[in-house]
Amino acid sequence: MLYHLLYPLHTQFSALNVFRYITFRSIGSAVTAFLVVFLLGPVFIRWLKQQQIGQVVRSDGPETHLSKQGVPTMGGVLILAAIALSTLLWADLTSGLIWVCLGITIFYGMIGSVDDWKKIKKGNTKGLSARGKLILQVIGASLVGLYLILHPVYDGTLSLPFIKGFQPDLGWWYVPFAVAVIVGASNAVNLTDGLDGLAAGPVMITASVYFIFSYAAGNAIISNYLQIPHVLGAGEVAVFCGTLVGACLGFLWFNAYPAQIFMGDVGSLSLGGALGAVSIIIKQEVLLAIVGGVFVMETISVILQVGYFKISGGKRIFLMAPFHHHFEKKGWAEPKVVVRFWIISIILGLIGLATLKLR
Ligand code: 57M
Repeated sequence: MLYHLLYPLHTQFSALNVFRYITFRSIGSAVTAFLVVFLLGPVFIRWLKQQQIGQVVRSDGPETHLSKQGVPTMGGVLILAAIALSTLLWADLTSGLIWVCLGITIFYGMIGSVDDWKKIKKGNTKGLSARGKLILQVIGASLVGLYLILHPVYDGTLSLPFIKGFQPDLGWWYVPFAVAVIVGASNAVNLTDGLDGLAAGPVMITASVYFIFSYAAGNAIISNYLQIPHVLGAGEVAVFCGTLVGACLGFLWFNAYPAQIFMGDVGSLSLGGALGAVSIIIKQEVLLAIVGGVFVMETISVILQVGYFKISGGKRIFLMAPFHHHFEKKGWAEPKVVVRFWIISIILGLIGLATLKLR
């Protein structure tokens, strides 16, 4: 909105010319999202406590988690409010890509809200059925895939990190591929969100890397120089990535150990869906498997654990899945597990950035 209101006045006030720059508006969107969460956090936490919207902790988890019973949850509502407000304020609202990002994020947030609400009202960790959740996620992601494949700027080609010149064209198969990326990313962040700050940190790091890639992909000269797909309008997605970074940074202020609030499925599903959608929109899909490697690692640990558990009649590969619980069971303190996963996430983010040059 600010872009539409203030930039046209740059002819009278030259300083307002700054609103044309994506970097300026991305920094503005990050700071705004941070301030919304940082300033409203205490009030929101108090309100959640008054409403008794507290976490129901599973009895079969690590013993250290039992003390987390009743911690206010659904903090993702505040994260989404910050993302939406900041996007509406700072992004160019004539960009259809911005509405796709915002739409999938809020839609997945609504799915998560229903899941969280059912758990809180029932007093258990059941929530929405896995099948119901998946169907809704596939519907949302399919709409994104269809929008893009029908969008004149897009085709079904896939760009691969480290490999230049080879862009396999999936054609219409790009739609189910896009669904797999968005739904996969959403559920991967959801699984990862099991320790204080463990999801928000890597989401912030991943969004920071995708801020850089979005800016580059939207710039014809830079994308050509770096030999990455040029995506018309992708620059605006950088502003959206700024809101993800700022909102997660603000949330970490309260979600850092010992957490005063959890984001809930409303937060984890929406943030994961947002990252998945951004990676599809700027045509850096496979890169997400590298930069979001912590989420991939957590998901693979669950697949291996559940699979082996079933075929071996109850044996385990890890002490407990997802992977973060394995280290807790080994006696690592929760903050140590979280910070070490952040370190891994930062290293993977740097490797992701390195693919810009290593081609
Ligand atoms: C999402 N939710 C956390 C919080 C957060 C198949 C199986 C691996 C599924 C998996 C599962 O249930 N995943 C659901 C993880 C939960 O966090 C809530 O959920 C939201 C995110 N979706 O925002 O509202 C608990 O995580 C802890 N937490 C924190 N700090 C945070 O900032 O400490 C969350 C955020 C919270 C709190 O304790 O209650 C979760 O873990 O449920 N299941 C599991 O992850 C379970 N693993 C398991 O069953 N492993 C078995 C299987 C694979 C064979 C095994 O390895 O033997 C573990 N999770 C829990 N208890 N809580 C272990 C059992």
